[in-house]
Amino acid sequence: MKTQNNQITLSAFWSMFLRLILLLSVSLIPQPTSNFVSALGNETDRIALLKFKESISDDPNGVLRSWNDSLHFCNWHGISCGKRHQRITSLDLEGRNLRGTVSPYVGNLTFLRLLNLMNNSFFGQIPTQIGRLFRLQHLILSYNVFEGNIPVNLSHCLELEVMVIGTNRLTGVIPLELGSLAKLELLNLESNDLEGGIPSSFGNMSSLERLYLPKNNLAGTIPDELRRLKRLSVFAIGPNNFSGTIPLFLYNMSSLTNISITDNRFEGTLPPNIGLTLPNLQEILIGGNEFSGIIPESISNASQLQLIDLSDNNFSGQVPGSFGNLPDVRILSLGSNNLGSYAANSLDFIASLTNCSQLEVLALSNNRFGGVLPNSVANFSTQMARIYLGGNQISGKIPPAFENVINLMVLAMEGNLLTGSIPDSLGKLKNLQLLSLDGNALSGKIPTSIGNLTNVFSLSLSLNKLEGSIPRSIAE
Ligand SMILES: *[C@@H]1O[C@H](CO)[C@@H](O)[C@H](O)[C@H]1NC(C)=O
Ligand SMILES: *[C@@H]1O[C@H](CO)[C@@H](O)[C@H](O)[C@H]1NC(C)=O
Ligand SMILES: *[C@@H]1O[C@H](CO)[C@@H](O)[C@H](O)[C@H]1NC(C)=O
Ligand SMILES: *[C@@H]1O[C@H](CO)[C@@H](O)[C@H](O)[C@H]1NC(C)=O
Ligand SMILES: *[C@@H]1O[C@H](CO)[C@@H](O)[C@H](O)[C@H]1NC(C)=O
Ligand SMILES: *[C@@H]1O[C@H](CO)[C@@H](O)[C@H](O)[C@H]1NC(C)=O
Ligand SMILES: *[C@@H]1O[C@H](CO)[C@@H](O)[C@H](O)[C@H]1NC(C)=O
Ligand SMILES: *[C@@H]1O[C@H](CO)[C@@H](O)[C@H](O)[C@H]1NC(C)=O
Ligand SMILES: *[C@@H]1O[C@H](CO)[C@@H](O)[C@H](O)[C@H]1NC(C)=O
Ligand SMILES: *[C@@H]1O[C@H](CO)[C@@H](O)[C@H](O)[C@H]1NC(C)=O
Ligand SMILES: *[C@@H]1O[C@H](CO)[C@@H](O)[C@H](O)[C@H]1NC(C)=O
Ligand SMILES: *[C@H]1O[C@@H](CO)[C@H](O)[C@@H](O)[C@@H]1NC(C)=O
Repeated sequence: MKTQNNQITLSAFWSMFLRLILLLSVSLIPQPTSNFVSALGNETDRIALLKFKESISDDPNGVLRSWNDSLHFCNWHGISCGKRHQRITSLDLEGRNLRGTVSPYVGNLTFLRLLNLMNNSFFGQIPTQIGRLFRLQHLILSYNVFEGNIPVNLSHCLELEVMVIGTNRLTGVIPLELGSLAKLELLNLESNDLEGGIPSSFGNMSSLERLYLPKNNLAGTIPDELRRLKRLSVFAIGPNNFSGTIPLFLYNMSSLTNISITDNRFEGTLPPNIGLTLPNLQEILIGGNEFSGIIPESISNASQLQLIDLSDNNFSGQVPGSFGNLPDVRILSLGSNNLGSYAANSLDFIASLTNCSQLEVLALSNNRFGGVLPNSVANFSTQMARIYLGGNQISGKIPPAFENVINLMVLAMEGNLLTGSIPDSLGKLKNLQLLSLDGNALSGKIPTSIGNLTNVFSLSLSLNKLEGSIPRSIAE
């Protein structure tokens, strides 16, 4: 038995040995391409990367030094491959200080799902060949100096979910063909030199959730076709040169969380039920347009609002007291409108704002507010940092209770009808950096406590009936 066992073991050993020899000899024979691929990877991918490297003229951090044949390209810096095929699925060189053009060979990386070259100094055109990357899901080229048009062929990348090519120098119109990107969720073209309008074909981007087009030269009206974007949550198109009225469907799109159309030439009124039809709003930035009419009370039914900018428009009437129902509001900017009608009760809404425990900025300057400031300013949020009330007809005394708004950095009340003396207590606002009270009817001595405001860099008290001088401690 024993001998037999040994013989079996021995023959098993010999067969293993022979197989090993065979394997070794096979691996010494010149390899056909398919085996070469497993050693160096797909030759097309490797060549494309080497061409990509060739068109980069400056790599101060040497991030592409690893792109050499001592390593499989799947291990090169910024490259990821699929496990099964060893084909490149991701080329990510964000923020690597690279300067150069993008080689058209990039279009041969047909397994690519992510291309991220954000925040480098790539210049020249975005290669049309990217349109061949039919598996591409994320295209991120923002913060470079790409110029020329947006390649129409990008519309062939039907798997695209994210296209971020903002902050470049792209010109021309937005290709209407992009409308065929049915899976696109995020499109960011901001801060370029694009002209023309929003293509009506964008109504076909049925997955679109976030659209950013600010800081271009775009014009025209908002196309009605956008009503089909049922998932849109961020609509950011200002500053630009858009005009016309906001189509009613947009006020009816309950998916919207952030609207930013600042600095365009939109006109019209806000619908009375805006806060009911847009219940999920967090941000409504419509300043710098030509809106008119009243501010609808219902705006405060959008209870998640944090940022409200209605400034530089032509809104009129009373400011609704309902703003106080917004627990999260941080910025309320209503400056440069026609609000208030100089009525004595025009500042009544201020009392309600003391419920807004997150309020940091209250901007009401250059309107038609009249009457006196209520003492309830004492109950403003301790977050409150900036209060702008200049250019109205606010009368009466400066409430000494401002001293309780302990984190105040800016208190601007110039150009009103304030009387009485400057309260001593203002000297307790240690963080105050700007205090402007010029152009009122203030009288009496400038309190010495003002000398304690050592962080103040702007103090304007002129054009009043004040006596004394600005304390030396802050005069220079
Ligand atoms: C390498 O990739 C190219 C492009 O996808 C393909 O045509 C070619 O067949 C691949 N080569 C091998 C050996 O897999
Ligand atoms: C090739 O890449 C390896 C790995 O990063 C690196 O150590 C080596 O210095 C590179 N060779 C050259 C010639 O740059
Ligand atoms: C770009 O990268 C630099 C470092 O290279 C970094 O300081 C800067 O914040 C980045 N900018 C953006 C917009 O990501
Ligand atoms: C761009 O797309 C067109 C078809 O619309 C095609 O004929 C052309 O070859 C594509 N260009 C590149 C560089 O892939
Ligand atoms: C939107 O897509 C449909 C097909 O789904 C197409 O017939 C239509 O032309 C497209 N609309 C625009 C404006 O491109
Ligand atoms: C905006 O468009 C109007 C015409 O509709 C034009 O007169 C004006 O120059 C444009 N403004 C800018 C900044 O492009
Ligand atoms: C607003 O939505 C309601 C219900 O979803 C619909 O009945 C109404 O027609 C819409 N109005 C506009 C102007 O889109
Ligand atoms: C929407 O607005 C809110 C409030 O300002 C902000 O915190 C949030 O980041 C914005 N969302 C997007 C996607 O920009
Ligand atoms: C809207 O808010 C007001 C208070 O400002 C409240 O009385 C009213 O019930 C709210 N409406 C809805 C539908 O929530
Ligand atoms: C602003 O609104 C007032 C009415 O409140 C109107 O008389 C005036 O013409 C409007 N101005 C502009 C520039 O629209
Ligand atoms: C200035 O502040 C000091 C301590 O911070 C305090 O003792 C003094 O009374 C203050 N002066 C005035 C005039 O308020
Ligand atoms: C793919 O890229 C083009 C340039 O866009 C080249 O002309 C081709 O030769 C290249 N093809 C391969 C297989 O590398």
